[in-house]
Amino acid sequence: MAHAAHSAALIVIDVQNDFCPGGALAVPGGDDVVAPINAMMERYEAVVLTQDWHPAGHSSFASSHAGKAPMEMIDLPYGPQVLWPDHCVQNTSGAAFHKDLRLDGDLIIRKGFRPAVDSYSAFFENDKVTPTGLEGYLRNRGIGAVALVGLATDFCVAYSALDAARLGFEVQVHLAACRGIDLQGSLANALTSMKDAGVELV
Ligand code: VGL
Ligand code: ZN
Repeated sequence: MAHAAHSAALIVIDVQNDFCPGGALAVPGGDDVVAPINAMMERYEAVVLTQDWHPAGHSSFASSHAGKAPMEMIDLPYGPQVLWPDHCVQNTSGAAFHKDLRLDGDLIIRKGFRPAVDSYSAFFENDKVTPTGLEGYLRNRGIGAVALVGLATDFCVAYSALDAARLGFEVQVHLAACRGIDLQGSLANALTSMKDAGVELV
């Protein structure tokens, strides 16, 4: 049986309108993950949802940088950053969870709310040092294993999985309940990095 040794949490990454078809940063098939994720929620001791939650004018938005277009790269003080279309702006319908996603989980953790720093991972912002608090929450509840699902496989799901593995959690990514963006090979790279880090791809 999976995760027999540890109490396990399901971490549902960014199943928000802007990452679903019709949204500002739509992931192909993004809404396909909703039904399998809802069904998985029963099987875990804890369910955590993350919510990408940017202020208007966020530094990860191409529109915040003169002459830059979405999907171009930029160097920010903490390192290289992909520039995105404006998405998941706080209190907009794009930032809301998909209407069919079950919201009876235990914790909603918001990320990406600091104007100058993006946050793909549910554990650390993109500067790799600023914690979101999720590690402490999970350890405090005695959780040693996490299963990750949601959007996007090659960004927020992969960064979360790699951080969780580095922090010593037992990590699974359930690919049937994830969808990717796939920018210039990012999906294949993410799958390789996760495997190399000891993440179990289910
Ligand atoms: C995400 C790009 C920008 C994600 C969030 O949820 O994977 N990707 N913000
Ligand atoms: Zn974002």
